[in-house]
Amino acid sequence: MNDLVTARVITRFGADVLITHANQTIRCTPKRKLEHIACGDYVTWEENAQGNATITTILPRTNVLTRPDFRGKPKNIATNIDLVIIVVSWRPSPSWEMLDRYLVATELLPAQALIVMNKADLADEYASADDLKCLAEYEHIGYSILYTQAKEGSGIAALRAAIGAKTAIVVGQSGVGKSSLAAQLLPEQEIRVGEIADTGEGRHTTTNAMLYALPEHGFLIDSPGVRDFSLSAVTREQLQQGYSEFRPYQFQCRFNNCTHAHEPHCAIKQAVAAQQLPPHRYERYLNLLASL
Ligand SMILES: Nc1nc2c(ncn2[C@@H]2O[C@H](COP(=O)(O)OP(=O)(O)OP(=O)(O)O)[C@@H](O)[C@H]2O)c(=O)[nH]1
Ligand SMILES: [Mg+2]
Ligand SMILES: [Zn+2]
Repeated sequence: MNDLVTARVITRFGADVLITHANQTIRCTPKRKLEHIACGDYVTWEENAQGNATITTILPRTNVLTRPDFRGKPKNIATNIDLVIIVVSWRPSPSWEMLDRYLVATELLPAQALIVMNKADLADEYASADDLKCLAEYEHIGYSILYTQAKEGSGIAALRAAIGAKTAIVVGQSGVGKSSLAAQLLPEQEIRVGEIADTGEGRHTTTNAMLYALPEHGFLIDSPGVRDFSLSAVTREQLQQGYSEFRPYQFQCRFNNCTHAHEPHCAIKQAVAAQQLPPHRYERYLNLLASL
């Protein structure tokens, strides 16, 4: 029997799990009570006499990114994430509501957020003036936006630099180019990329979250594209925490339980009226608030 050693979960593989340890990929069977093991977990494992390996424990997680399954129960996507790279493109066209929900989820993890506008080559053809305004709002409130063309490989050096030694996950709609970006960052790996339909919709090419060790340092998790991303059971307070641009106005509303919707003397509404806070983001906040 070997000593206990730590490794990191690459992906689930049926009932088994692939882990990476000292540049090797090892297939393991988790102990039955560890069924909720997820991509990104740090684990201890041991090799058995028969040549197979068992995962014995999951080390404490710094965070877990989840999404509700079809019953609304939170399902783990990946764990121990430092940076959430939310990928959007001009085709499929961006859903700003979805981007907002991803940003809220990222703020609540907590983790750093990076917006990547991929397929920059399609902007002239597909980006509307309104879309460009919506995109600019994110920069105004302090989010970083990186412009890439995964097909050409442009913007990749900046993306690699932004990841550094972190554990990053690419998330977003199907077909925006998450796996294409992963393939550029990991030229040695065979990563499957899919076509988009004539309607612009992606085809759900990636089916499982998969962790890759980046050549120099850091980890990248490629995740399956979604049609929609909804938040797993958040409270109103959590939703407000998820809006980073609201923070400077905290405690300035008349009512300390202000929803920033209809109350008088609301610092957020005043800031929107004074053009200190971006209007499209605020309108979508009201929609998201109403949907809780
Ligand atoms: N025009 C253009 N097409 C791109 C660019 N990057 C990726 N694509 C194309 O977009 C399509 C979808 O790319 P994928 O990388 O499979 O997208 P994905 O986000 O991983 O999709 P899912 O795995 O379904 O979530 C492919 O046909 C890519 O070639 C780009 O910069 N410009
Ligand atoms: Mg993919
Ligand atoms: Zn308020």
